[in-house]
Amino acid sequence: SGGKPRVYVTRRIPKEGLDLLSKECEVSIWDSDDAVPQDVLLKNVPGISGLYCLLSDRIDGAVMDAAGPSLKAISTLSVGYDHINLDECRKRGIRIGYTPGILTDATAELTVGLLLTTSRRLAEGVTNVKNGGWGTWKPMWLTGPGLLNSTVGLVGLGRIGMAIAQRLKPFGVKRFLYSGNSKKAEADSLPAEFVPFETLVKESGFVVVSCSLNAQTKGLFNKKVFEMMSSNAIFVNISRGAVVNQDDLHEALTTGQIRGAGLDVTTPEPLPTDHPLLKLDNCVVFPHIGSASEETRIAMSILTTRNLLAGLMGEEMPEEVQL
Ligand code: 8YV
Repeated sequence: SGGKPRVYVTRRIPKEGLDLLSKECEVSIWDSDDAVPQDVLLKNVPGISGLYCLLSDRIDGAVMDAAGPSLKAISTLSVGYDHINLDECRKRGIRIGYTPGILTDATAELTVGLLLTTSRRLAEGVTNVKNGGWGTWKPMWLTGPGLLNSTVGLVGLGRIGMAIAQRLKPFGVKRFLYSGNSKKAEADSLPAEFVPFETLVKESGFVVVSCSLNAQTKGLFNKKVFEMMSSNAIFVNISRGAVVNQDDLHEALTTGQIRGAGLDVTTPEPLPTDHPLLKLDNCVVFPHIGSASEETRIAMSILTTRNLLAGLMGEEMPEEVQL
């Protein structure tokens, strides 16, 4: 047509991001709150120049082949990009935009909420008030470990891990530990000690996972690791469900290897309502709402558009994955 570049959007997105995109591009959208079926995605991408996607989409070589050589840029409404096949992008020279930074504060805030919900048993408390379980005064009822004088272990001290630690510090945490590929200069400001992963899981009363999902971290939390943890430990995961072997976590929670778990991410998502983890009082599951502050989701939708537009113009993206 020689006109505006064609883009496909895989979900209903905030108006702010969509309006900005529609000014510059010819937009087709899967205008639904449900994920686009893979066959529908494949049918809609031929000839597009840009793809605006979400983490629940699977953007693999088949999608890129279906789009054809016109596809220049993929932009995801997320900081995580484990749903996009990077090798296939690299081979085809397709650039990828993502949304780091702007969701850090919202995600760290939610993590504090999830941690406290799990350790101080907030959801159990609300349920008990509603269902008549609030009986006579029992001093140790609904008690759990507090943050004061605790050791918090951060698996992945990136942007989000740092923001979580900064928020937890005023609660009186005694020691911060972190593990990962490398020592981080910014850790000294907490301070946080760089320790081997094994040391972290053994010594932490709170283990908080905010690393990215990759070949190294897939299934990282398994039976062996949960066995090393303290029986009083609270496990919190806000990264990706696949970092955890959920069967092993279920066993750890039912046999008392660990005290409790708070998960904002699971495999699959949504987690089926009959999933064994949902039967446990000491497991809190949130529906992947880490970045879900209103302002943040709107800002993410705009940044995702800006990344895509820059990619289509052959300009540097505001936030681009280094391939
Ligand atoms: C999602 C997330 O982006 O950014 C990520 O990697 O996991 C979330 O912020 C959000 O659920 C919208 O898709």
